[in-house]
Amino acid sequence: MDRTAQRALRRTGRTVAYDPSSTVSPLQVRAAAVLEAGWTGTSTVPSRSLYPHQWSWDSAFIAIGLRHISPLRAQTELDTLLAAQWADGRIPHIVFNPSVPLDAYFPSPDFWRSSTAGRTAGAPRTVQTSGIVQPPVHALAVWLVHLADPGLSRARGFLTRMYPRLAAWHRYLLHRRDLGGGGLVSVVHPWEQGMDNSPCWDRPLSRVTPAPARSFRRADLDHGSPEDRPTDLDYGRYVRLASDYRDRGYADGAGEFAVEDPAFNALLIASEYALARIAHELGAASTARQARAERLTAALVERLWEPAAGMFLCRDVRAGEPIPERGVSGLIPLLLPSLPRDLAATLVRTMCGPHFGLGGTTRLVPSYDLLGEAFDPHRYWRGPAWINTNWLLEGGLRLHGERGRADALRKGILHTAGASDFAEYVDPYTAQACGATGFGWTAALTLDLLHDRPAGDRNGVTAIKGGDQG
Ligand code: 9WN
Repeated sequence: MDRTAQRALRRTGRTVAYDPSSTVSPLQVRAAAVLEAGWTGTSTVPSRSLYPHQWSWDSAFIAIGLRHISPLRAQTELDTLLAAQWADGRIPHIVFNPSVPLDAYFPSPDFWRSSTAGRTAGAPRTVQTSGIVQPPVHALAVWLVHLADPGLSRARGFLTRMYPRLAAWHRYLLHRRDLGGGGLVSVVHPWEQGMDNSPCWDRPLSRVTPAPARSFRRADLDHGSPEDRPTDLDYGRYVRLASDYRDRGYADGAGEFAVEDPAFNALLIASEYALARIAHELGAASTARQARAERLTAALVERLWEPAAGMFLCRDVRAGEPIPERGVSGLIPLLLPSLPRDLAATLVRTMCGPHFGLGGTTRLVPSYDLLGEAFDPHRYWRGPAWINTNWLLEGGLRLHGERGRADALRKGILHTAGASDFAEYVDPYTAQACGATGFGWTAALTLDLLHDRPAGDRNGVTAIKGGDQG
């Protein structure tokens, strides 16, 4: 066992200190060391080289793992992120660290200009952020962090502080982002959905005129392999969408790109259940939230379920049609407790069939259809496997009674995380490491999977279902 890692775990360990006779495994020690290395004092970077600031959904996943070694630090992670919330309720996808040089990441604060361009939308004055959002995993993370040490959470007023912010965040999404008018939330940029370069975006993106290549300088190519990263043409389109949004003062409704995505909406529903649990814990009314989560599940099924594909598909709101591409996002609603049984069974069949290969040709669920024309086992979100999506699916399998498959997937995730040095993503066939190593959520979700919890409650999905709502 690596001594630096042992020291790192000792330093971080509020509840788990290294003890040679304890059940703490070498993998836990290594994972804790990754989170220690990424800790800035107030939050955790996804990767020191590629992503040197705080990212929204990364921080939620990181807090979920961090709670097992330091509930206090997990609370601080979420406190820092939510302190950068805009007055209109949005939680920005990046909170910039002012001590990191501007050219370390693009688009940098001088591109987003949050405190000026975002003034009408209520961007904070003292911290620089981006103006787009990422998937709403936050209420789920807050609830799980609370459960890790309810005494500490109550003593510090953690839920009391978080609840109004989370409620405002969900309000923003449900009121300002229902661009299709059917009750679901739309993303207005591929970066918002988190699976940036998925082939699901190709069709709606093809309508966007790219910003000229000379008008910006990519920083990602200094760290990642260019052949695995998005093309310059796609990057030009990302930049155009973001600068148009900025130039409209980050006002919602008029952009060229609007997509209803199954994973984004499923995570909102899971978080709405979590918010109901938080409200109940605080003695506030929670039945309306539980009912809303169920209504949203029905809307998700009605608008995005595609029987012929055996899964959910994205919907291009501007074109008014489904996007005929199978992305892993369309399997993620498996984490929903109220998903009709037959749909859950179909999703499991699809996940284990020729398009995703789980338990057959692939070790982990790939980000995109193995048989799809755009499939590439190494290119960003166009085929490789990510640990966060596999962690969500592992929980979904367990929730729907697929214990054998969930155990096998858990084993696959843990083996891959350790063998790849906590890679950002891997080849789904060979598990070869790609992107950054020592990646934040890979380490955090490894810690979460290593932590013992009752069967059926792997990622806290049953912890949000509950039957005792007030
Ligand atoms: C843009 C930080 C983020 C993740 C995303 C992932 C990647 C950024 C990029 O890195 O996106 O937000 O520069 O490619 O796709 O899911 O949150 O880890």
